Amino acid sequence: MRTWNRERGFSITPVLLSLVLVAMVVLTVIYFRDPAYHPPAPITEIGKLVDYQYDLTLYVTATVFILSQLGLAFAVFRFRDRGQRAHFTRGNNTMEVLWTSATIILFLGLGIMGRKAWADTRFTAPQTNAIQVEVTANQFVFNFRYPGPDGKFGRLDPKLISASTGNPVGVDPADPAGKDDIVVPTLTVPVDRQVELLIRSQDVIHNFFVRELRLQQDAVPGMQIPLHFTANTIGQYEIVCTQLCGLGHYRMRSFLNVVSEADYEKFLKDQAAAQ
Ligand SMILES: [Cu+2]
Repeated sequence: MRTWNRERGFSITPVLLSLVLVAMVVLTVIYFRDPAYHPPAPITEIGKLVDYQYDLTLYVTATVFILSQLGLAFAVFRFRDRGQRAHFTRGNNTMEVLWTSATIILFLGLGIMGRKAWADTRFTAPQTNAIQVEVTANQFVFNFRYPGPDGKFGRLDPKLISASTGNPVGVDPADPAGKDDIVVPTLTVPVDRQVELLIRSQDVIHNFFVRELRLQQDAVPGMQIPLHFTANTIGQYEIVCTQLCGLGHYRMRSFLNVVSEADYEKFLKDQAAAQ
């Protein structure tokens, strides 16, 4: 009495499905290993920690992904309909507890291991000789303000913001501390010196992101968010806004120039003369 045989599907379906699963795993591994999709080399010590943590997370999750997908392919193939009677199961509490705890331990463990790479740029105080640069984002440009020779930023007044008259951040001319402030559209910093950024926004939420620094920080209206880094490689790197901040978001970018100490001094002198 094998009347239910007529209900059987094509045996080719589970075979094909398991093959597709295996192919998907192989393609995913090939794409992830392709250097074209890897980030450029980091230019900070913290960047190396971030990369280490990223790789570790990727290896752990890749192992789980590969094993679970291959396991699924095996189950689809092995338990395909061959006319046998299917059994109902209510699950296995021991297994449920096991894989839920394993996931918790894995994710909490990775989070705890990665805390140093994240917290070092945010929760540790900057060095006393760190160079301070104020970063002001608005739709759709970045402006960078240096305090000038007096080392003090002048007072800002939102009413004085006027990009067309050369005062994009609204420096108050009545404040003597602001007289020597330098405001430029690109960020220039000396190599191997710590820089503390003070990140602000004039309108909506923007973001300051430099791949090579492995730093990404939102610029939030009403807040001044500090972030410090020490770049160890001379070069030019792209700064991009990674928050969808409006119609001109796609062109909101600037450059980070990491230069020698002598070139940095020259930059400051040239800018001071130009302002
Ligand atoms: Cu933006």
